[in-house]
Amino acid sequence: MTIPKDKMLEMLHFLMLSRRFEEALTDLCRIEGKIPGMMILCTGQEAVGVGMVAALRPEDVIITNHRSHAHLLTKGADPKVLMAEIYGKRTGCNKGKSGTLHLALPEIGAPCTSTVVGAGPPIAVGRAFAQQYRNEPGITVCFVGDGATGEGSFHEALNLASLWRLPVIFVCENNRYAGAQRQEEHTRIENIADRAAGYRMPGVVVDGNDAMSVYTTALDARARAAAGEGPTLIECKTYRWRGHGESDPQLYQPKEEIAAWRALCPVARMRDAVRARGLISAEDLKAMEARVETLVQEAIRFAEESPYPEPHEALEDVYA
Ligand SMILES: Cc1ncc(C[n+]2csc(CCOP(=O)(O)OP(=O)(O)O)c2C)c(N)n1
Repeated sequence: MTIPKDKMLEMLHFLMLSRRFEEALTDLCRIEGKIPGMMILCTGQEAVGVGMVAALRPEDVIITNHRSHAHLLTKGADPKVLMAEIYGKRTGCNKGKSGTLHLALPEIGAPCTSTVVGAGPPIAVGRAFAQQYRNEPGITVCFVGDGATGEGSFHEALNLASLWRLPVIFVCENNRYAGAQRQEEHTRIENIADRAAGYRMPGVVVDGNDAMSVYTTALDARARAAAGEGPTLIECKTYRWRGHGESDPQLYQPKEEIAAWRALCPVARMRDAVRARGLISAEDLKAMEARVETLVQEAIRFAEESPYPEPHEALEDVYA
């Protein structure tokens, strides 16, 4: 399938934006007192989120986890409100209450992210059930890590989704590690996609560093879900360049392994593909890079200049 020029350029934009947004965070989270809480990044695996979400429509919903920046930016999150939230500022999408790990942007179809490993799949099943029951046009996409696929909740969710032919896509972002555990330390199977067979749904393995492959695979799975044919499990093979979080010294990740995967950079790959197809001039590429840089710098400035919430706001919008 030939991906239209606009879609190729859109994906390149979001790959570059996700990368620069997180490069900025990599530096900012090292400045004492700047950003509260843990910093978890998807650097190196951006093509999964970008390729998947680029295949979705505005009415589609994503349920994602602790590594969500590329997913949310591509779904349409304003980098300013995202950055302000990560800073814990009142102007953030959750008024400074969520920080980076529990971001929620229902207005763009991202009702919640959860850092509780395996929490997303049952929520996605509930959301997809609502879409089916109410005859809504959208579908749901659920992002999980490889480690999450060992949780019971993942298996229960796949079983029900298949049984009820729900409009949902489960995306396993297999970055080879779950915390400090390598894949072979938490499962004996090589392809997480094989788990789909146990629930009689298609299980597809895709090169998760190639946004174009992710995108075309996502389009097929979306069409299947929207046609009432049920869920798909897509395993995207990728790698996280950074540690589990930014305070992780990565002692368990061999240096040569990191170097080998850095050479497969998903952003450079898309840039090369776009150039090789003659879809962008050197000048326009520079302009795109400049636009991305402006967005990131504006987001930082907005976050820096925004106020923190007042103490009494801590109990607002809290339901118990
Ligand atoms: C139920 C639960 N168990 C453990 C944790 C601690 N924890 C947070 S992320 C993580 C690793 C998850 O690995 P994976 O699902 O592969 O996602 P990745 O971090 O690689 O993207 C763990 C163990 C948690 N947040 N929730």
